[in-house]
Amino acid sequence: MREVGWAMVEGILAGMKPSVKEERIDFGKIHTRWNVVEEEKKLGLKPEDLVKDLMPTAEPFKSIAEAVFKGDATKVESLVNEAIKKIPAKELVDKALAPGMQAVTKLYEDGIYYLPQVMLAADAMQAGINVLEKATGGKLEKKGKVVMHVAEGDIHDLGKNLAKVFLIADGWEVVDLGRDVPVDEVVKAVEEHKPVMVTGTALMTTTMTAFPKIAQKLVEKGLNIPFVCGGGAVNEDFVQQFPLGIIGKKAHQAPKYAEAAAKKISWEEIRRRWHEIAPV
Ligand code: B12
Repeated sequence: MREVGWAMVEGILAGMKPSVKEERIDFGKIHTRWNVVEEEKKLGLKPEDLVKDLMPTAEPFKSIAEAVFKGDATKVESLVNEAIKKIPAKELVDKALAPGMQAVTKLYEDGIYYLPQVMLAADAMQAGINVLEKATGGKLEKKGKVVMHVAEGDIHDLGKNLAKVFLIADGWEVVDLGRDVPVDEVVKAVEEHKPVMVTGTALMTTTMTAFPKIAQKLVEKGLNIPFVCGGGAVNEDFVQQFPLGIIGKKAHQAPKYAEAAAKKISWEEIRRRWHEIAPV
């Protein structure tokens, strides 16, 4: 019976024209959420129509921003390679790469885009940044440094990676220590890199206990910078139990916290006013 079933399936597949097979697996649509498609049908609006105001209209900025928005790293790379011959690197970041990514960030904040679209756009933006880094000999201007890590014993790094994307898109230099990072390594990196803020992500109740230890050691060394803690295991009550701790509920808050830290707003004030400083 099973053999007859397989023979039938194979027969059907063998009889398919190549065009029919191609239609069944359309990789171009893999990252398009079904409800985005459904909303497009109902409202007649595409996601890009919702962020028109954020996108540049002049070339070559327009095409580069659109390629970032669509997560097309190859296209971004070739367009930026061409544009850098005539336009300064900073202008390309401010008028093309950043707006493309900001448009994706807006759709993510509004719950229209999800993780895959953000990650694809981030890769595309990074491809453009790599071209510019090379062209400027690594002297691309940054707003300041942020040290990021995932707690010791924890390998859940999606939230940290997402927050990193938003920081890079906003012009921050990220020192990414990765995941399962020992307490002392985080403290050492803060001493060495002198960032405006440090972040931690913990998804497990067993690993979030690293954060008070890090905070204590930073305070002992006089490194009183905001320590933004995110991850499913962490809540506001927890971060208020140790010095420096500030709640990171959503990844897109990260650049707003960094801006506040760079303005030398104290961690106590950021903790108190986080709803205003970095609304979710
Ligand atoms: C994906 C996943 C995995 C993946 C991780 C892949 C990866 N590279 O991250 C894999 C399969 C590897 C995995 C492994 C394990 N997992 Co797991 N996993 C999950 C799962 C399903 C989703 C977590 C996730 O990525 N969420 C999405 C991200 C984006 O969310 P997030 O990190 O919280 O980030 C958001 C915010 O917190 C915030 N944020 C985070 N960081 C930062 C930083 C800043 C600066 C800011 C501003 C904001 C911010 O922004 C994000 C939103 O915008 C959860 C269940 C769940 N539904 O949550 C379990 C879960 C976290 N896992 C769990 C467990 C137990 C494990 C394992 C121990 C299983 C095992 N027995 O082997 C191992 C862990 C091994 C280890 N040592 O870490 C438990 C933890 C229980 C607990 N409370 O302690 C959970 C809750 C499942 C469960 N219900 O039991 N897991």
